[in-house]
Amino acid sequence: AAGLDSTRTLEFPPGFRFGSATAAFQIEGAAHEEGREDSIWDAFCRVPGAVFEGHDGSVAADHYHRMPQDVALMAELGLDTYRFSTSWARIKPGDRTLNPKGLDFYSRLVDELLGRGIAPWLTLYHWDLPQALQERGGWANRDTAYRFADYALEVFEHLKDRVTDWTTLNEPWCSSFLSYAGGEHAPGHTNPEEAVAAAHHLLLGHGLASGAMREVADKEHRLGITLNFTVADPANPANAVDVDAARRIDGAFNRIFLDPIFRGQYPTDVLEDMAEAGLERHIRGNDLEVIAAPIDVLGVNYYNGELVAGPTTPPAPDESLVFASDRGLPRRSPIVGSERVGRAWRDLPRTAMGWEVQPGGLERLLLRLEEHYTGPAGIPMVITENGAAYDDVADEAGFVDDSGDRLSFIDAHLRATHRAMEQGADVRGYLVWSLMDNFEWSFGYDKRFGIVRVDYDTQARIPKASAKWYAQVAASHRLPARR
Ligand code: PNW
Repeated sequence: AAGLDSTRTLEFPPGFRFGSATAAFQIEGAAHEEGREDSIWDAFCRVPGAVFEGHDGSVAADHYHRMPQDVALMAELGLDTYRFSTSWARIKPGDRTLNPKGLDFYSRLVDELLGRGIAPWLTLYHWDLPQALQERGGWANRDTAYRFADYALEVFEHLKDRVTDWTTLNEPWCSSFLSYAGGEHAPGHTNPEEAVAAAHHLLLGHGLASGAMREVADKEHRLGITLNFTVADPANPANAVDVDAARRIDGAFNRIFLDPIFRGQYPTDVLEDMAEAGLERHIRGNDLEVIAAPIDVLGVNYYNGELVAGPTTPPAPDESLVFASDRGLPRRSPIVGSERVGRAWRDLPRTAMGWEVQPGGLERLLLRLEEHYTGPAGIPMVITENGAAYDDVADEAGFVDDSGDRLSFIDAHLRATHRAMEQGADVRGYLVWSLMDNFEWSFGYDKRFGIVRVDYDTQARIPKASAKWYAQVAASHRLPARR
């Protein structure tokens, strides 16, 4: 597309934020230090076959012990925003009492960031539920929503004097469907009924938490949620079954979260698609009003598009299965509606995850959100995650020249963002996933998303070519023309 023409130099507005993102479990390590107890991911990592080669988060990128150096590195790269998550299992291990040492780590992180002129962007939940709560049903249990709101308010009260930007949940689709039906993420269940319960309770937790935080917030605080979006195109737009498949995917990934948050209701077609799994059964009293609590910003995570088709007849046994779960892992099981959806293939470049590279999908997504959700609500968007895993090759010094893949990926998606902004999408920032290589969930340390390489033997951090380039983009607020 002409707009993605990389020979143009593009300017971003002065206030546009360029930053990076990480998550607690993926980088911290120190899994059982200073009062932290098991999260569902610690437990899941012990399940044989759950995670690539049995990798776990006990050391990860050792960020817990290297935090000041990591913040210094961000400052060297000139990044103005750092999105991180607080670990519930560190702050309220077992969800009983507050662990002051756990909270203190994040307080020091925030001070370190502010001291270097980097704005902290705090995500309260990036998937590390205390295992003690999982033992009481986890997100399938309505009570977890209330426990989350309590935890969120406690963290908010401790850090709100220094942190302006707050995200309740990261990607509730992953914490519900991928975790309770797909079996691919902790707790690794394969039960669609639990998954729809989890989806509703996550939304409720978001609503309760943001409502409670709002009551004690000041004008400058910005509260929001981050959703991951799947831009699904029908394989044949003239074929009704393919169009229906795309509608189902859009409902099950995107609208099931967007509509309650922005409109206070579940879409009718989603309620129908998920009737058998019992979505409606979990809605009580004024839940939807609570969920629709006003937010100040929508966090947008975008990685890839999908080409989808109606069911092939008869579906191959492992093709009628979890949509989004055929990503190289053996475990597959049904998610809601997936039996009506197949995946089609289009010839696009792929990342090491097998995810297609489709920057145009981001442009379309941002424009659609602007038109139907954030625009009418009068709120901006920030891209809270975008990035790519590639099979990095490091030289003797640990340097990775990723200018041919990761750098191009980020460049193309920034161009897509810019193009959406030119057409009216109110996007205020871009946070690359990820600052550094880290624990990529079920894929362990096998997949590297960092713009900074982590040598897991020495824990050395070595900026890749993409990091050096991104630093210049951040400093100049300009995307240089590429040959
Ligand atoms: C997101 N899917 O995860 C997360 O927010 C990050 O923690 C993660 O490292 C990053 O994207 C890269 O994967 C996802 O299967 C994991 O659709 C899986 C899916 C989507 C997002």
